[in-house]
Order: sequence, then C-alpha cells, then structure tokens
Amino acid sequence: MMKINPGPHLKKIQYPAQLREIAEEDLVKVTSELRQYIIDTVSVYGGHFGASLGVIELTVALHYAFNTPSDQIVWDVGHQAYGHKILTGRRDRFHTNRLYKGLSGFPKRSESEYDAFGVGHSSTSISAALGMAVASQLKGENDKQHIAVIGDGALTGGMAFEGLNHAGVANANIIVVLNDNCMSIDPNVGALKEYLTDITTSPTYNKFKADVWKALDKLSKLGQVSQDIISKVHDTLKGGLLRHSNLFEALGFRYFGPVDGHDVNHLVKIFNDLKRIPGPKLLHCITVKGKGFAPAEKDQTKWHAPGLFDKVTGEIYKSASGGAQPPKYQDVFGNTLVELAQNNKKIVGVTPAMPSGSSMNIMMKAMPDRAFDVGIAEQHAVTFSAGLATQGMVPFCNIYSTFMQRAYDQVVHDVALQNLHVVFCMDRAGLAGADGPTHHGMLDIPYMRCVPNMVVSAPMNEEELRNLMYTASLDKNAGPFSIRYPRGNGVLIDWKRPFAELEIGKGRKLSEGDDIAILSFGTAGNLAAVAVRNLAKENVSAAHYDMRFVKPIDEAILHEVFRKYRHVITIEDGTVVGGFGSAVLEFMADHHYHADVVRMGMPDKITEHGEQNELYAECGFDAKSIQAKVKSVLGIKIS
Ligand SMILES: Cc1ncc(C[n+]2csc(CCOP(=O)(O)OP(=O)(O)O)c2C)c(N)n1
Repeated sequence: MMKINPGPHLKKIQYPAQLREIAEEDLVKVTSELRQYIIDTVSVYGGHFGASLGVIELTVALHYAFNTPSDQIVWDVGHQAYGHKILTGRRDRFHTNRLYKGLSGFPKRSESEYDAFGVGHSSTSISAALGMAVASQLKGENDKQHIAVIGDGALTGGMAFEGLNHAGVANANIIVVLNDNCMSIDPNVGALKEYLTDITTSPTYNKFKADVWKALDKLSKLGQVSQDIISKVHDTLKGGLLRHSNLFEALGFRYFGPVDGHDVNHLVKIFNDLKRIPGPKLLHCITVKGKGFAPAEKDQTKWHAPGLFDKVTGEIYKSASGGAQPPKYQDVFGNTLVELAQNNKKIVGVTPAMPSGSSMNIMMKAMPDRAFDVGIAEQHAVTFSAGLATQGMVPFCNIYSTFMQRAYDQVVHDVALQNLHVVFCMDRAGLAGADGPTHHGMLDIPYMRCVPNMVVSAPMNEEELRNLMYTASLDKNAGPFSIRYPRGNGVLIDWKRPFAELEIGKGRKLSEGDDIAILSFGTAGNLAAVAVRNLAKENVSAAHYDMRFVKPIDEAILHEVFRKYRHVITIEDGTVVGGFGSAVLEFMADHHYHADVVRMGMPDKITEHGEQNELYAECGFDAKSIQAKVKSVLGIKIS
C-alpha cells in the first residue's frame, strides 16, 4: 500500500471543525494541499477525477462557512465529493475509495453523518435538499442551512427543474450552488447550456449584477440586518433582475453570480452573506473541470474517470493484459449501429448524456444529424424516441440499465402501450463494479419482462449482440425491443461476418446432456459453458441451453427441458427476484410440470462496490459455483 502524505495544513484537518480553526488567509493553502492529495491518491488507486478537482474551493468554502453536519450539503451525482470525503473524517481511508469493502465512490448516508443524502444518479440534489429544508421548517429549526451542489450537466435533468419549481414557492431555506463548468461527462448540451453561457458573458446583465453585489456588500457590512431590510432590498432588485429575464429569478429563486468558483476566500464571504438571506437562493459558480491538473483541464472527458495515471507526466496507464483484446460490448454497439444505419435511413441513435460511455459518439461522429445527445434526461430520451418512432424512424435508444429505471413510465406508457418500434440497448447490465449499488444493472430483466409487447433479449457474446441489433432493426419486428449487455468485453469477433437474423423467442441448445439442464440468459451463458465442459471431465452430463430471449420465452425448449429433466438450473446476470429464473418457474407452474429448479443470479440484497470479479465471486456467480451447484443438486459429493 502506498502512503499518501497530506500537506501541513491538511494534516491538521480530520473534520470540518478543525478546518474552521484555520485562518482565512491560509485557506488557499488548504485548497492546494487538498487538490494534491486527490491527485496523489487517484493516480495510484483510481476513481473519478476532474469533477472533484473542479470543486475543491467550493468544498473548502462550504465546510468553512457552514456548520456541517448540522447544515446539510447534498452533492448531486456525488462523483465530485472526494474533497468532501477527505475533509469529513475519511482522509485516512481515502486510499480505499471504490475498492472492495472500502469507501464508496459516492456520498452514502451509512458511511458518514456528513453525507446528507445517498447519490449516484444525477439531478436529485435539489429535491432532496428541499425535503430537508421543509422538514427543518416544520420542526422550527429555522437557522439550519440546506445546500444542493449541482453541476450544469445534472441541471439538464428534468428532476432538477421539478425541484426548482417546487422550491421557488416553498419559501424554505435552501441554497442551490450551481457548479457550471460547461461539461457533463462529454461537453454539456442543450439550450440551457447556451443560456448559462449567455448570463455569464452578457455585459448588461453583469453590470446589473455588479450593482446587486454592491448592495449586498453593504448589507453584509451592517452585520445582523433585519429580514425586513433584506426583503425590501431584494424586492427592489428583483424587479430589475426579472427585467433582465433571469430564469432562476423567474422561478422564485434569488440568483447570485456568476462568481469565480475557484476564489475560496470570496466564496466564504458569499456563503456567509447567503446564510442571512431567507428562502431559496441560487449561487452560480464558474469552475473548470480538472482545475489544477493541466492534462485534465485540457481533455476533460478523458479525465472524468481516467483510471491509473502518472501524476508527473499525465500518462494514463493502459490495462496490463497484453495481446489482442476482444472489443468492448459498448464499442460493438457503437460500430454496429453505424453499420446498420448506413443501410437503413430510418435508424437514429439517442443517448442521454453518455456519448462516450455508451460509444454512441461513434455514430455522432459518423452521422451527426442522426445521433442525439439529449442531456442527462432519460425520460425525455425515451419519449423523444417514441415520437421519432411514430413517424417511422427506428430509434436505438441506449441507456445504462441502472439509468433506465428513471424512464420506466416512459417505456411503458409512451412506447409499449403504443407498440412503437423503439430499440432499447441497455449497457452496464449486471454488476457495474467500482461504481457500486447505485450503478449496478440488477433490475432490468424483471422490469422489462412484465411490460406487454416488450421483447426482452440478451446476447451471450458480441457477435450475438450484432445479430440482435440487426434483428431488432427489421420492420417485421417493429415494436419495443430491449437488448441488455454488460460492461467490459467478451470474445474476439469477426466483424466481416454478415448479420444473421435471429428468430424472436427462440433459444439454442449448446450442448446435450442427461443429468441436468442448465438454462442461461445472456453472457452468463459463457460461465455455464465452462462449467459444462468441466463437469463433463468429471462424468457429469449437463445439457446447456442459451435462451437469448426471456420474452417471448422459448416454450418449445422449456417443454423439452421439463419433459426430460428432473433437475434444472437457471442462471442470469441480474436479480433472481422476478427475472429469467422466475419466468422459467412460472412456465413450469402454468404447465403443471414438476422439477427441481434452482435459480442462480444476484441475491435479493444490496451488492456493494468493488472490482466486477470480486463482486461476482461474492454472489457465487462463476463457473466454479455453477459446477458446485450442479453437483449439490445431483447429490454428488463435492471434492
Ligand atoms: C440519471 C443519471 N444519468 C447519467 C449519469 C452519468 N453521469 C455521471 S456524472 C455525469 C455528468 C455530470 O455533469 P455535471 O453535473 O455537470 O458534473 P461535472 O462532472 O461536470 O462536475 C453523468 C452524465 C448519472 N450519474 N445519472
């Protein structure tokens, strides 16, 4: 283990109370030591990077000016909260960040009382902080502060606006800190981004803001001014602000800024001022993602989560495994989509803010008019796709399994009920790894399986993914079609092999056997195939079926299996509750078969974070465990 040494000021700070003992003139030193500590640690232990560097000054200023943990800070998404973790009792464990059994990469209530709200998915902070603020109001805790720190990317999510809309009339004590760095993971998109740039650069607006600041400055010099005076000043200013049509003011917020989000002393002063102003307030801070580490400032997308790197040269290390690597599933998706779209003008691509993560950027580059990044807006992505489909387009809407949860009603109400031809490609299905429970794609098999009209499929390897995408694009298969695949890569494939149309609802038998049948769905089939080969060496004869589809499920195979076998094992890379195994059990019950069915998959509990293989091992999801399960089912002594 490599020891990371904190600088002399940071060394003195275990908790924010100690930070508050530091003289204001030394805060800049604290920020540079904190920044260095993150660079030192993330370069050798990995994790998110640029976002935390961009909010160092904000983090220090917030904990300095506010009385945390009594005052509550909600970090939106939470990938930028490393500085917060280090300042709130977790510096000595920070090297375990995102590692198995170590600190979570995101704020988590069970980890620290300073983590006011568990996060991972974006755009929740305003609603959560507002809930806290209203609760404080109801409890008569009127001095308590509630702060949502939200990025300009996260602000593109509809929920953020739902929160703003409510907060603007709730009259509760909430401060929204808008961390505007013009970036999501990829460059931020949409009209809101343009608007934020406009109010940052408009000379008339800024002249007016300067007047506002002068007035506020006077107020703060008065010390404890009465709410009455503040309200009067506010009302006078508000008219002017509205004349300059400020979106946030129009929504009932008091808007302050834009300010330099890297001037820690100025930020402290502003936060101390804002504390005295009741009601909803928004502070617009301009920051630079990756601030203080030149390569990260330069290529902000690459340095969102770069992996391990040399902190001196900025070289990002390649993964150790040599030789030709099989392509990642996401890249197979991206390249295949372009190939399909070249031959079919109706195909378009839709991603909610994940061009790099899903490899939709391949199509965005090749066919910029036909691929859309719609912002962090999964619900919109699905209904936008539905709209496209009503006009005969064939949208491939790519959303990580975990983020699709957001858009469930749109999947049901806007797509499935109207039987529209939208292809849902769900990346990161299964255990996501170091991002942990907020990002695991555990639930999509059950939640897609119960939707009428929906085809639910999963490829066993990359070649099957190509064929499923091709099949899903065909007019004769018009209707909602979902394809799930995991993070990472599988096998080397021959890109030149022509597409093969797969029959919907048909699985395939991969090996014959007498003692037991193993039914797999998706990439779990690769583990099953290894297990079957190993079992054969021990004279255990297992049949293996790759089902490909959970809905419609291959009834011919299931009749064959239940007629022939007393013992059946199902395996899927998702929760065992309501998933593929459950579909098999339902079939068995509906057709009055009787067999011993064992379901393998993810247990009905929260699986934490760690390397994917560590987590799969913990869940007993590997070839060895399948072999052991087969033997125990057959009553064979396990050697
Ligand atoms: C609902 C949801 N969709 C997508 C993501 C993936 N994601 C994580 S961070 C991020 C960008 C956030 O941008 P911003 O809020 O501006 O923060 P920054 O990283 O720029 O500091 C995205 C799209 C997510 N966490 N949640």
